[in-house]
Amino acid sequence: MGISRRRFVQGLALGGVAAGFGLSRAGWGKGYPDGPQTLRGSEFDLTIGETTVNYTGRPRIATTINGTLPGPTLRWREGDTVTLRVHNRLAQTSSIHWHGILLPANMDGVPGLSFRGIPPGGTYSYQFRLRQSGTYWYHSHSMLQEQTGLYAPLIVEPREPEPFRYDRDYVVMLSDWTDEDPHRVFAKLKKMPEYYNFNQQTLGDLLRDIRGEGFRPALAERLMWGQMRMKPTDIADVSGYTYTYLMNGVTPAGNWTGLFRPGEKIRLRFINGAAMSFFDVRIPGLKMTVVAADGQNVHPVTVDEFRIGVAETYDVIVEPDADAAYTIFAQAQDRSGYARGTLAPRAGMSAAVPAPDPRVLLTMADMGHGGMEHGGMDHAAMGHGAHGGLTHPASETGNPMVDMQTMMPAPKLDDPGIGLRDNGRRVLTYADLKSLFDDPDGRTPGRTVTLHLTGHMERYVWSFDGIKFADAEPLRFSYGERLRVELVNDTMMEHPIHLHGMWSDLEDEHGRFKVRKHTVNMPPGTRRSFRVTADALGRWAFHCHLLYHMEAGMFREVRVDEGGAT
Ligand SMILES: [Cu+2]
Repeated sequence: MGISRRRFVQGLALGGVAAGFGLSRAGWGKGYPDGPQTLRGSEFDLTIGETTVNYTGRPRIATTINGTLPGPTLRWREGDTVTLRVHNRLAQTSSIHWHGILLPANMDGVPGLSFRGIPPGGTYSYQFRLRQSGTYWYHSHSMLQEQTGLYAPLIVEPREPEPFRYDRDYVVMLSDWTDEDPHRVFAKLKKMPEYYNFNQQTLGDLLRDIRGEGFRPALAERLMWGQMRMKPTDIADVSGYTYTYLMNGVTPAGNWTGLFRPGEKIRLRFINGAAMSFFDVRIPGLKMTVVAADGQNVHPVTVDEFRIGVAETYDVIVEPDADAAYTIFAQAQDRSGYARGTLAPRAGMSAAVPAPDPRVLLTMADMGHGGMEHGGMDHAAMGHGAHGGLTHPASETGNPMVDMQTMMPAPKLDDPGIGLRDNGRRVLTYADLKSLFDDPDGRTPGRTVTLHLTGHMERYVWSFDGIKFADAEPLRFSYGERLRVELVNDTMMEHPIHLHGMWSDLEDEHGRFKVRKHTVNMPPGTRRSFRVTADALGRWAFHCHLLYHMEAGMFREVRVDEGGAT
C-alpha cells in the first residue's frame, strides 16, 4: 500500500493535520491525544501558514497557526504582560483577534479598525497586560480565514485560587470544517440561501400535519410561512451537508479522547470555535456542573446538556466514577451532524454514540409572533408603530433588506431554546447563569442604545436596523460612561453578538445584572439587554459571530471617545 493510499485511509478513519509531505508533529494517525499543542509563558512566536489536512478522504489546504488546526493552546497568566509576534506566511493579509480579552484598541487585531492587518510576509507584535483570567480563544479577523482553520484556544490562569477544584483539565474546542472554498460557500448562500438546508419539508410532512392538526391549521401555517417567504426548517444556514464537525481538530471517527482515573474531577473547557454552527452538548451518563461562562466564574449549576453559541465558552466539571468510557456528544443545532469525543480510563475505549435528536421546526411563537392566533396577519403592517412598547427603527420600514419584524419579543432567558424544550434533560439556560460577583460597575446605565438584528433570508443580507456595515455610522460611546445596549432580534435565526474590548453584562428582564459575557446569544423573537462600561478608548468591532452573517453586514464599529455620546 503506497503512502498516499495509506494516508487516505487514515484520513477517513481519523482526520487530521499532515504537515506538507511529512508526518505532522501532532502525530498523523493519532489525532491530538492530549488536545492541541500547548504553549506557555509570556513570549510567543506564532506563524500563520498553510497546511494540508484530510478530514473527508480528500486532501485540502487549511490555514493554520504553527502548522496545526486548531492552532496551539496558549496558556497565559493573569497580571503578566504577554508579547506575541505573529508572522504571516500567507499570500493575503491576515490577523489574530484575542477573543474576549481586554486590551488596548491597537492590539485587538481587527483590520480596518484596530490596525492595518498583517501583510503577506509581515510580522505584527502584539503586547498587552492581562487583566482577567479564564477560558477564551483567538482567531483570524480577516475575510473568511477563520472557516479554513485559523482559530485556537486561549487560557489565562488566575492569580487567585479558583472557587472550584479539579484534578484534570481538558480543552474541548468545537468547530466546523468544509472541503469547499468558503468564498464559494458564501456565494452559494447569496444565490440560494437554502442551498445547504436539506431539511426541507415534503408533501409527506404536510399530509402528516394535516392528519395531526387538521387541514385548515396545517395549511394556514404553510401559507403563513409562504407569505413570509421563509421556511420553518431554517435553523442553520450551513449544515452537515458540507460540514465535518470537529472536536479539538478531530473528526467523529477519529474520536478525540481525554483520559481519567475513575473518581477524578475533570474540568472541560468547551469553546465553540465554529464559523457557523451552534452545538448542543451532553455526556450521556454524566452530570455537568457549569462553573464558568465566557471565562467568568458563575454560581455552579448542574445540568445534563447545554447549547453553546458560536464564540461562547463554558467550563464544566464532570466526575466519572465508573471504569467506563463516556461519549462527549455535541450535535449541531440543526441535527445535521455532530462532533464527538470520549472520556475514558484507557486509550482506545469508546461508548455508544447517541442518535441525533429529531430535526426541529420553528414555530411562529419562536419568532415572537405569539403563536397561530396571528394567522392572516398583515405582514407589511408589522413595521408600523409600536407593539407592546416595541418600536421598530424607521430604517427598517419599506427596507428591501428586511424581510420580517418581531411583534412581541421577550427576553426568554429561561428558555432552553429551539429543539431543546421538554427533551427530558435538564438543559442550561441563560436564566441559570449568575456571575460570582455583583455588577462590577454599580452605576445605573445612563442611557440605552437599541439595535435591531435584521436580515433578508432570500437575499442573504444581514444587518443592524436594516443598515449594513458598509452604510452605517459608528455607534458612539462616551469614555467612562455606563450604558445599556438593548438588542431585538427581528430575524428567524439565532445570532451570537460579540462586543470587542469591553464586557457585556447581561441583565434580566427587570434590569438586574446577571452574568458577565463577551458574546450574548440572541434567539429569534428575543429582546435582551446588557450593560457596558465604556472604559476602553478607540475603535471596536461589534458584530454577529456567525462568520457569513458578519461578512454579509451584521457588523458595527463602536467608537469610544471623550464626549463621544450624543
Ligand atoms: Cu447572525
